[in-house]
Amino acid sequence: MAKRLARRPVRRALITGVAGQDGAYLARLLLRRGYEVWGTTRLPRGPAPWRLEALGIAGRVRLLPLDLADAGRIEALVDEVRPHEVYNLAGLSQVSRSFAEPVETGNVDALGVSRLLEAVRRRAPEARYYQASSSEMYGRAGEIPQRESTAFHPVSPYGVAKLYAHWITVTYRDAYGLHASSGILFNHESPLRGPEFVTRKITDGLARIRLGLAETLELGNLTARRDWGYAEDHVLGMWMMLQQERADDYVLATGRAHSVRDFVDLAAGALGFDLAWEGEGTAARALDRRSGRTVVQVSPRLYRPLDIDEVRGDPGKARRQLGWQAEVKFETLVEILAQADLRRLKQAA
Ligand code: GDR
Repeated sequence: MAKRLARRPVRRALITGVAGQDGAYLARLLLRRGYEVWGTTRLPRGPAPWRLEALGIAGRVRLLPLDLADAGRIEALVDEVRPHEVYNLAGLSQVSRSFAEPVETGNVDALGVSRLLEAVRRRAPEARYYQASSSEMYGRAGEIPQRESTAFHPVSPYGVAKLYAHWITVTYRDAYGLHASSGILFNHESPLRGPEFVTRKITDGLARIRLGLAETLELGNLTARRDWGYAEDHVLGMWMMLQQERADDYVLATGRAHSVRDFVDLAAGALGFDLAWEGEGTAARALDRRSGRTVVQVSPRLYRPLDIDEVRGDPGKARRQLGWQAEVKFETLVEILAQADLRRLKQAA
């Protein structure tokens, strides 16, 4: 007699902001694990999001329109998907832009989270919920490295909005028993990162100079230090949080920090430059010893009204409780981004 194969019920995941770097990697991870993946974007019509195309999963993610600033649609959307897991990755993610658009940032990154959590509480209270919190919430925190117990002191409209979102997530967990976790993620990069962030701006810019497509790269504060990890590592940590029996908050970080200038030096080396630095602060610039040309220049207009000197996380709790750790080291990360940009620009030429 033929044995009937025991079928595991399909798990449905809802990812808000699926067109972003993390959304795309997370969608691929969940598809590989057999999930049915629904993803929201603010602009669902037109061609499939380029990151989903790049990962070869464009046809496999069910796209839905959602603007977290719009309260009306969210409950209907949660009703339609009936998710087992919700990953809230939507929002404005550029710190510098949040100074120019503080109200929109608060509406989406802070109040939008209340709208979504309220819909989950009312329509899918059994679902597990992930909130994309950020190391920007620490701002000028009093200790380095920063861990889950470190007091927050955000210094940007983005950081303030994210802090609201973090605490409302904790509040829904405590008040209503939602399985809601907050991942406090430090910077995480990849070839899918937008060029508005400093890592891709550097590798894209230097690769262009290498190929004769640009003259110089303009940057802001070179002394800022960040804990840069690889996005695919961090996205795995998000999923791991939701597989825990109990919801909780976790820092995901590498535990190492480097300056923007360190990043420039390594990327330049990977792309065949030999940099010599001159001057300090806004007068700093880097010449390529081989060509004698100025390759990097500092522009005061790229400085932020307030910036964080050093962000470095302690991933100890995630290592102990989730078994998570950042696999890709800084040097490898820079190499991955530099080579990906060089390849992409050569193909486009
Ligand atoms: P960040 O990332 O603000 O840390 O937030 P970003 O790459 O924008 O900046 C890192 C540091 O580099 C300095 N910098 C510049 N930054 C940009 N974007 N462009 C420049 O030309 C430049 N020159 C110097 C910045 O001043 C800053 O100190 C990222 C985002 O992904 C957030 O959404 C996320 O929450 C945090 O990481 C963790």
